[in-house]
Amino acid sequence: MQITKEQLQQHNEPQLKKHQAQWTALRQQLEERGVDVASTLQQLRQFQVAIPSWALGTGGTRFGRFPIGGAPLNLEEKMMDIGMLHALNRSSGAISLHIPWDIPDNAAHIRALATELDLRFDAVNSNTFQDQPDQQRSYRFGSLCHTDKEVRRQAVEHNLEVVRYGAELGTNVLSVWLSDGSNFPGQYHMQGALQRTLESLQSIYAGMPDDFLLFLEYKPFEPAFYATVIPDWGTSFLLVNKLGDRARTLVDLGHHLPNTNIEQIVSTLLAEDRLAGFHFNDSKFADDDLTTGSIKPYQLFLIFYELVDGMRRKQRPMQDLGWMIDASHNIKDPLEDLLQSVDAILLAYAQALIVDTPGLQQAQEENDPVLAQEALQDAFRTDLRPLLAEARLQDGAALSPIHCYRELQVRKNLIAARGEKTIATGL
Ligand code: PSV
Ligand code: MN
Ligand code: MN
Repeated sequence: MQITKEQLQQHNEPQLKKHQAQWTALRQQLEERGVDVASTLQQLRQFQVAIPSWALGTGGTRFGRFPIGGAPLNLEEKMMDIGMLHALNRSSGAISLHIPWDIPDNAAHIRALATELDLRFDAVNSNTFQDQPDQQRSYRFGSLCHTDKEVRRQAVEHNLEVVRYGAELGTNVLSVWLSDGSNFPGQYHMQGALQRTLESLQSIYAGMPDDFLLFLEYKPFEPAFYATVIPDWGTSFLLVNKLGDRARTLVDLGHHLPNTNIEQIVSTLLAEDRLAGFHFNDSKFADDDLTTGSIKPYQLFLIFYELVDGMRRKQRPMQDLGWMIDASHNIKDPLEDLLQSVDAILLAYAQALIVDTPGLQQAQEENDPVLAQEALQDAFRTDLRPLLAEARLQDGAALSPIHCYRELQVRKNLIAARGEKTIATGL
């Protein structure tokens, strides 16, 4: 199912008057505060968030799964779904693949479809956290950290295969997340496991083309419950520093213990030029993979403020970093959930863009925490939804993507086309 320009216009038409009134009022307010409205709109329109190919179906938990039907059953269908999201918001023009869940066998055909849908390929992700049916050796006791060098060799080779697929699709980023870890004290030698992981990563790094980047995630626990080989940003940072300039630390928002100050981690990684980018989601307890911005929107804004400020200082464009959603949808329609996540990400970015930075810096210099808080919260508490709607309107997208999706009865049509009992590969 493709969404046409006419359908978008039909959705926008009845809302235009209300939108214009809200936008005019907000625009005036922003201009009075000295915000460069044209440049803010431009930056928002440029910003694109990649959608993972594994988050388009109804996910589950280890207790159960309640699919709602109409899930995409192959890579082409997944791309069509992302193309549809992109038509609705013009902000999700990239797709990230997890291999072997999605194997782009016919790269030329897949690339042509991507061009047709105005999508580009973001990072490719390897998978050594599951055993595949045709696999020779098991990852039960780890992959890159394994005591058996043949298991490590197999895992390195898999990563390099993923790099080859990525290169054929035109991306130059490999994302690595390892489930390697231990469930019990004493199960493995911690220094040995870390050293073997480093050596395996060095083999992957050495085998990548010269322009390829390696993004390395960290995660404190799950599925390993006692120790994870790369539990935190410090360990990832240590490893990427040893690997070389093209290795960076990837921050998945859900991969922190409760109350971790993620914005501070982001700030340090950025200062050290080791921030790869993000896997966006939200969480209450652990790696909950909930809709971005649904639990801690203020934290998301604070992270974006560090990003906006840090990238400005370095005079680097935001596009230099990787922006991707990594979520799972047990209850909601996955496509609606993704639209909500993209919207929350853009809202946090917009809020960060309108912060009175000179005012904040002055408060910081003068050790005035009250005015510093005012500067941040003034931006956070401004309702910028009409700004995002205006950016979408200028891009030919829907004023309200979720409502447009509902009006067009997308899920009903997908179920009619693909069936009730569909389960997509992925989380
Ligand atoms: C692991 O929790 C993770 O966040 C990693 O990014 C994986 O690649 C992804 O989920 C999918 O399993
Ligand atoms: Mn992730
Ligand atoms: Mn995760």
